[in-house]
Amino acid sequence: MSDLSKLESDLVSQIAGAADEAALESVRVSALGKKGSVSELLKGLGAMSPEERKTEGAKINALRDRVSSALDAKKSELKEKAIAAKLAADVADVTLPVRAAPAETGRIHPISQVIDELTAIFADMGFSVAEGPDIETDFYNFTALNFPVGHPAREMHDTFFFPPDANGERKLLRTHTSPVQIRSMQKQKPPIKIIIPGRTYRSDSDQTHTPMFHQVEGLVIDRKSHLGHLKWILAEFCKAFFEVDDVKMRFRPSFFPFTEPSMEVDIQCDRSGGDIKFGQGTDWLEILGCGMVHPNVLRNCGLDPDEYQGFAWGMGIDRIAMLKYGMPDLRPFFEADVRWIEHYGFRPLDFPTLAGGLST
Ligand code: 2NL
Repeated sequence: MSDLSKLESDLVSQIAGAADEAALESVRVSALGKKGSVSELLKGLGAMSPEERKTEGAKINALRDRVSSALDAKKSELKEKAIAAKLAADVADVTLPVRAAPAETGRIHPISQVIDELTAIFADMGFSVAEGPDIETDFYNFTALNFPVGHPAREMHDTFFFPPDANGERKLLRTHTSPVQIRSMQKQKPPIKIIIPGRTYRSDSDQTHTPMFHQVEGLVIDRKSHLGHLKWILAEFCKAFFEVDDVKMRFRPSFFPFTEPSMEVDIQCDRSGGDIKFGQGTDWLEILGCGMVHPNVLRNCGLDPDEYQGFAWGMGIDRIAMLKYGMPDLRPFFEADVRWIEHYGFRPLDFPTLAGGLST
């Protein structure tokens, strides 16, 4: 076998045996690279006679062309093999179930659910939602609301105070959402019809009290607003919220510095079974406090009590959530235990509406 034939058959078998593109590339360099075996042969042509160069040159060039096409053919073969191997390894199992998105696995906290529910109910009666800061001044939390300076009611609220600032002013965490109503009355001329759901703070902790809790207050101010309107609003609210056709209410006299007269409201319920049922039975359950806004409070907000009057009420959101959804302990509301929220939480896409159902 001539040297050229031997070289060619060696190269062809090396090309055929290359396991991957890297191996093939080193065969190419060893043959056609600058110092490759075929390139060296071509360099040798210069030393030959013109006759010899003609015949040998043709043979070597033909050899180079055949090796080059063999390399190209093997290269595409290896590429196709690599793609086929990748496709075989990367199979998608289309029978696997789709993993639920956060919108399905997440849960709405019962407090958020109840706030959405009562907002839907009061919005339907023409109320808008007002909000304000959690950190308040003594004026907005107490003085404007007719708490006399040094009055024991200020202590009864178990207020969280901040250290006094440079001016000696002691800020506090609001003990009720009423400061928001004061700000609304200062800003806006009557008629006013607002509800204020929000966080409130008192230093108190047991099965039904947490240092941070939620309140919703309502305020109506106009020229002739009276207790008859208040009774209707509260009855409509209770029926819609507890999802019953009728509910009896009982108004008992009470005292708040910011209302006169002041009342506490009980609703009819039945505790004879293990749980509470509303709209039936002979038991009573206190659910809110209310009254006509005290003339001093109107005056403190720049409203003339001879021109305007109104009523207000306040209730605990956590408490009505516990009652409606049968949750016995308030503390887990704020413990961020995923097992609790999975049990008591609500599905994110079932937003409560009056037409579509509040809690179904
Ligand atoms: C309760 C009682 C109540 C109010 C809150 C209020 C606000 C203003 C003026 C007059 Cl700015 N009143 N709010 C009135 C009566 C009762 O809450 O037991 N809450 C849990």
